[in-house]
Amino acid sequence: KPVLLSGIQPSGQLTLGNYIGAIRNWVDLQADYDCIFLLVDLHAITVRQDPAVLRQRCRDFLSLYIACGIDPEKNLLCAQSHVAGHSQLAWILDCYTMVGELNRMTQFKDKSAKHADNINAGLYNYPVLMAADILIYDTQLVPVGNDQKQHLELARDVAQRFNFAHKEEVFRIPEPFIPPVGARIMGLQNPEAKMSKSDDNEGNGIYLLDEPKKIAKKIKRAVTDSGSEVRAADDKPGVTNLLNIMAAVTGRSIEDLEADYGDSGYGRFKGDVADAVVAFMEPMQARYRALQDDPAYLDGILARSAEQANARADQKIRQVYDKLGFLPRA
Ligand code: AQP
Repeated sequence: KPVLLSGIQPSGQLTLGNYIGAIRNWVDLQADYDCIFLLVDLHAITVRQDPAVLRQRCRDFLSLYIACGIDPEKNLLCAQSHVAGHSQLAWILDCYTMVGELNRMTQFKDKSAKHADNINAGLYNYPVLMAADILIYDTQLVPVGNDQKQHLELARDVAQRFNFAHKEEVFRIPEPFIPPVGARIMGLQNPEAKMSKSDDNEGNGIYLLDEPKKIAKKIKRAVTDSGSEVRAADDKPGVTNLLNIMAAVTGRSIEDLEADYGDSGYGRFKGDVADAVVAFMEPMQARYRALQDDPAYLDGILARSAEQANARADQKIRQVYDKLGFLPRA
């Protein structure tokens, strides 16, 4: 099976946007690909994190992945920090990445503006660590949203540069994978910008661990547009977003929903969107809670995944070190 790798930074609580844009697709992909889903904790510390919060969040992510339908027996569910090879390879790749390339990364510019008090070298090197995550497993496919396209391009360039320098295909060149379904979910209060887990405005996002009552309240308070017609259109970003959300959690098409709600006014529509989201969340959250009661089970998954991932990563590190002319390790 082709290797597919994806990860989410534990830099905030997972949102419904993360589910619809990423996790839901992973659930479908696990049958056809050798999947590695990373909790990218090393990436998360490019922004200051509270250690206790980070630890709990990583546990939450793992439980939520499983609660959403990721099978821990079929996939590797790994903490990035549990596999030493990621950091080891990142250093090597640093030496094959040009400063000029990193200077062009738009995410670095955006994040430096957002975290002006902590523009650390990790933030700058973020794409190199991401390249290491990908290349260390001979990953073929990387599901990428728009924000990560430039980083994947860099990973490809660095891999090609290394291969060329050492006259061998040490690294497989990864391809971007555009999932067949993946509406971009926007903020409830500001539907012009995406719903994101590190948003300071609580009411803008639906978090996978929000209580049902809170979810309903947030949806009822969501910004809608002028007029009263329930229809997906460029001049109706708020309503379009709610339609996308409802379509994703119910499996119904936008056309079908428009036909059903077109003239019924925003009130009934929002009430039904809230019910649909809650109906999706409740069983998922029940599975999450059951997993929280079994920490040994979660630790077992992490340990098993880390063991397998380390074995694969270590093989690649040995190959790379050999190519570089480092003395062989016993
Ligand atoms: N709103 C969204 N709609 C659809 N897909 C989304 N994804 C994220 N937000 C949406 C997908 O989730 C995966 C992880 O992306 P991310 O880590 O960039 O998530 P984020 O919530 O957008 O994170 P932030 O707030 O930008 O914070 P940082 O960068 O600090 O973690 C990706 O597959 C993404 O497409």
